[in-house]
Formats: sequence, C-alpha cells, structure tokens
Amino acid sequence: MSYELLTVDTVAGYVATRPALARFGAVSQVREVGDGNLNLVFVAAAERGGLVLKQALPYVRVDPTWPITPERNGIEGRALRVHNRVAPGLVPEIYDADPDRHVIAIEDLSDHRVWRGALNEGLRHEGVAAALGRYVAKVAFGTSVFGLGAKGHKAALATAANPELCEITEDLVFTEPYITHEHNRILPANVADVAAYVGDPDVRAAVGAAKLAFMTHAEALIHGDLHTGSVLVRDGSARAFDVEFAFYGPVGFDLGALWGNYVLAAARAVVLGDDAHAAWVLAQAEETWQGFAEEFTRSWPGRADPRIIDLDSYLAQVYADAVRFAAAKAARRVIGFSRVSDIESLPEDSRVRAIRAVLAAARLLLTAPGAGGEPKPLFERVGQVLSEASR
Ligand code: SR1
Ligand code: MG
Repeated sequence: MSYELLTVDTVAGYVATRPALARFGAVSQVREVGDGNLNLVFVAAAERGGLVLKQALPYVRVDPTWPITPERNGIEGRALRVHNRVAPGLVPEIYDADPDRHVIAIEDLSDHRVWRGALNEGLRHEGVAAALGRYVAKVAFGTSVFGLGAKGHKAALATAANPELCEITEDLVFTEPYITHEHNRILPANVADVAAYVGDPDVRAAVGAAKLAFMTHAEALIHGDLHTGSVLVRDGSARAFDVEFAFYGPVGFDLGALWGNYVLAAARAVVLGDDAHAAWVLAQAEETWQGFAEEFTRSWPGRADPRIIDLDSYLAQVYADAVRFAAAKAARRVIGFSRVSDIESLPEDSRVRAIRAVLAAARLLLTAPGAGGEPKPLFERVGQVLSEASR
C-alpha cells in the first residue's frame, strides 16, 4: 500500500493537517459509516460543524482480492466540483481533495438518510424524484455542448476520463449477467427466469445497443452510478452523492439508473403485498422524467449554439436510452455482482418471486414496441408485469 489509510483514531490528526479544513477547528468525534462496495467513509464532528471524509481503498471493499484504482477519488472530487457548479444544492458541497491520500472532504449530510432504505421501509419522500430529474438536467445541460459549446465540451471531456470505473460498469451491468460468469448468483428457482431473459435475442440486441451507447455517447459529465443508494433524502431535500463513476457518457444512463432502481423497489413492495407503495414508486419514473424535461427545456434557450439541433428529438433520444438503461440496471442487480437490499433482505420465497418479476419487467422495457414517448403508461405496464410475474 503506497498511502496510509485513515482510521477513526487518525481522522482528527489528518483534518488538522489540511489547510482547506482549518475553518472546522478541532475534530472531537469520528464514526466510520462506509457501507458501500468501495470506500472508507468517516463522519467527523468538529468545533465548527461536521464534515465527511471519503477515502478510496485500492481494492474493492467487499472483495479485497479485486484491485481498483484509488485515483477514482480525485476523479470524484473533480466531478463533484463541476456538479456543485451546475447543480448547487443537489449534491454535497466539497471542501478539500487530497491526491496523495486519496481523500475528499465533503458536506456532512447526517440529517439525511439513504433513499433506498427509506423506499424499502415503504416511506414516501415527495419531490425527491423530480429533484433528481432536475439534477440530471442541470448536469446534462451545463456539462454538454449545450451549456459549454462545442470546443468547451471537447476540452471538458478531455479532463474527465474514468476508464477503470467505466470498465466495471461495462462488465457488471452490460456483460457479465449475459454470459456465464463467476460473479453471477442465481437461485435454483430462478434458473429458468434468468435463462429466458438472457436467452431472448431481442433482450441481447437491446442490451448490446445500450452497452455501445454507454461506451461511446460522450454527451455530458454524468453521475454514472445514480441508483437509490446514491441519493440522500430528508423532507424537502434530495442530494445525489458518490460520483466516483462520473464520466462523459449518455444522459439517459442516469435517468435509467433511477428508473431501474424504482423497478427494484416496486418489485419488493409487490411481493410484500404493498401495491399502493409499488404504484407510488413506479409513478416516480414520471416525476423524474418531468423534472428532467422541464428543467432541460427551461435551460434550452441559453444553449451555446441554437442552430439545427432539435430539443424534442434530443429528449426523445434520451428517453429511449433511459428505458434500455433502466432495464439493464435492474437486471444486473438480480443476476450479477453487487446486489441490493430491496431484494436481498426478502425471505427466499419472496426473493424468488421478486427476481422473476424484475426480469419480466426488464424484458418488457427492452423489447416493448412503442415504449417511446411517455413514462406514465410504460411504468403502469411495468407495474402490471411485476404483479403478474410475481404471482
Ligand atoms: C465493484 S463495484 C460494484 C458496484 O458498486 C457500485 O455501486 C457500482 O454500482 C458498481 O457496479
Ligand atoms: Mg457508489
């Protein structure tokens, strides 16, 4: 290890060495709260407020035999500064970035909670889905050719490559679930469900097209991993965090990540018999889309070059991308590496039904003719499919 990892005992001393953090004063209390796949995360209480330190490990936290570049921490810091500029109030503030120890210091949002957990409990945080749509729109406009102009976009793109983390997504989301791979974990009762999904030629063609779009459509500096575990909520507030997967990619990927995770949360609700919560969760797809489309449309008159490119055509392309990405993002969580509590915390018989339902919904999203245009009818159909497939 070429750099020293922080511990609860060394955080106070570390903060004292960082000029950018001097305004917080002495740290008095530290908790390690990291529960994701990759990083150490400390919440520190100091004389003049709280802060969070996030340090990249040089390996996957949940599988130390799997090396992963700690340079992602600097990539996250740079993306977070950009997102704070274009979408203030929708991401945590960033106070410091340390390229030697691979640490960023960010805003303490301990008065918020992770949205996935709240959704799992059947809680409704109104306005979060729309706020996230606005976040995606502000990033989509502010970091793209629309906000930066052609040359500005190319210059920004050149500073924001994230090949190693993109490769993780290419493998885990778009490839491994569709091949025989040691990461895949399939319950005996779901073997036929997975085989039907991954064996469908239309599914494979659509996922292949989605993978190519992910790899080549450098539209904006997207979040890159915008699942419901990357969102902090409080009444009246939503913040997207954990932007280490940020790169210049397709805008629809962030919207699709949210939609795919709404499908997972809804599948959980359906098998638990809470149809009202499932319907509410799926209705958030429309809320997110409206938040996105309205915010993007509001920004449109300020685009750098008003010639030729048509707003409605662009929104239609983002929508079509998002539908495919939603399916891929939901399916990967029930076949491959990195599972989610929505499904994993269910008893096995319910989990089998939820997984079957998620795969049926993903198949619908990837293959339904006429999925274009409107999320409301599409996600109402998703709700029907979840109910039917989980019986
Ligand atoms: C090895 S990283 C596994 C997953 O964790 C992150 O949240 C991303 O979703 C990634 O695919
Ligand atoms: Mg993450």
